[in-house]
Amino acid sequence: MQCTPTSALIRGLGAATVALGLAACGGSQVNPDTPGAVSLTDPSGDDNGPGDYIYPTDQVYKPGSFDLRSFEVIPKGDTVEFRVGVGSRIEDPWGSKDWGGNGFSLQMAFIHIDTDGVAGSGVTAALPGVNVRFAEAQAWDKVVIISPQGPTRVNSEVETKAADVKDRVVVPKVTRASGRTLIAVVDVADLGGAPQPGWGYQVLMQSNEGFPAKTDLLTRKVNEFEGQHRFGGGTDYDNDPHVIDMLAGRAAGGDDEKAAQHAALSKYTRDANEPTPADLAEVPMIYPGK
Ligand SMILES: [Ca+2]
Ligand SMILES: [Ca+2]
Ligand SMILES: [Ca+2]
Repeated sequence: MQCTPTSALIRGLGAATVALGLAACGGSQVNPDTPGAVSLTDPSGDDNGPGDYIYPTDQVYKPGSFDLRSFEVIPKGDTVEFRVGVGSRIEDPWGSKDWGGNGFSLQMAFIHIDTDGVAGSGVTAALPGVNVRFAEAQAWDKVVIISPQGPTRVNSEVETKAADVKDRVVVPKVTRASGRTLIAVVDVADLGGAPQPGWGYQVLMQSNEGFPAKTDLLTRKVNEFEGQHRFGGGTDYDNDPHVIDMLAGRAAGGDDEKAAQHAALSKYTRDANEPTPADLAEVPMIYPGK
């Protein structure tokens, strides 16, 4: 089987064939028929941050729940659909309808986007609570929040915890889950324009925390030891990346991509109890169209 499906195959057999080909080969491929469309895969089994993070012990955190497997950007006229696939069926154990939520409970993803590709333009600090940063040359311009929390709650968190970047935060008009996929629909206008082939992306996998610390934007903490609702394998401070999985490299695939993720997320200052930005791990922006 070829690792790069031909466009004839894409047109002849449909998107499912493309996805199948990508899943078998790993890495990335942009559908050549839609400018700005993105379809990336991520390996299974790297839902452990720098390599040794452990899920919380409560049984709702089923294996694979935070294992990023796929990421798609699908332009559709005046809107854009973002799809984030994970490694287990997405459930709603905490009854999100009771708190104005979106039909799921556990997962959350921050999709940081570099829309201008200009060094120094944008923001290098990730959203509060994930404890990572971006390189100056890959600063992000927009971030899409896929959260099970309703828009009122998300907007209020952004207002109090990320006010300095709130104009760059995009809360989707629709957020839902289907099978193993989180789906968010965003207005093109909110992104500052339709997705372009040169845009860069980084999907940070997190877990929705309804009772976050006052500096954390709905993120669940990683501590030294796992607990009922805490990830383990990090530190009890906010120097370790609170990132369970992420994109690590275009077309690297399999073990190479895992190694790249583990290396990037391991580079933080473990003994910095009050970390400065330089103490935090730097995560890469991925440019599928370049
Ligand atoms: Ca993964
Ligand atoms: Ca921590
Ligand atoms: Ca990964």
